[in-house]
Amino acid sequence: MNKASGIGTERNVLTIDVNQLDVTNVYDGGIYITDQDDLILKDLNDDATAIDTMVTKKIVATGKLDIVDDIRTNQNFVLASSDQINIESNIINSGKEKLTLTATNDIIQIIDAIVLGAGDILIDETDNVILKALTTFEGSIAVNSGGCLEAIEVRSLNIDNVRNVLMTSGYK
Ligand SMILES: [Ca+2]
Ligand SMILES: [Ca+2]
Repeated sequence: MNKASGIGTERNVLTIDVNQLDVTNVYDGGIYITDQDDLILKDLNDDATAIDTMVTKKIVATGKLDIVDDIRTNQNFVLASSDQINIESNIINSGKEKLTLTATNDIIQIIDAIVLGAGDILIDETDNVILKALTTFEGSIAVNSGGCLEAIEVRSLNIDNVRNVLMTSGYK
């Protein structure tokens, strides 16, 4: 999808039913997309990113959400799945806005992928969370897991506030 004036609105979400999605060149408005089942965020136009935009966005998959190519953003960004999110490529938020990942089942980040943001990062999950590399420059990181929580490298580079990484697990 390539559209300068936005795709969907907060009130009028565009519902799609596709297997793979690539969004580029959205400068205005926002991106509000809900897919009806599984969705793969993938680079389809050879610009090395699956999502590259300058606007607020929310992408929801009713099924599983796979991120297989990089996501670049500088605004509020929500990725949500009613199933599982697999982070197989980088998510980079260059702005100071919030990056939110939320899923009903697991959120799994594979070893090579980084999640990096200047602003806050929220991972909210009712089941298991496996994180490999999560970094914020100035914001806070909150990870809420209803199940197992496994994290290898979660860093906040904000030296003024050393307590701004909060991780909770519901594992019993
Ligand atoms: Ca789909
Ligand atoms: Ca692309």
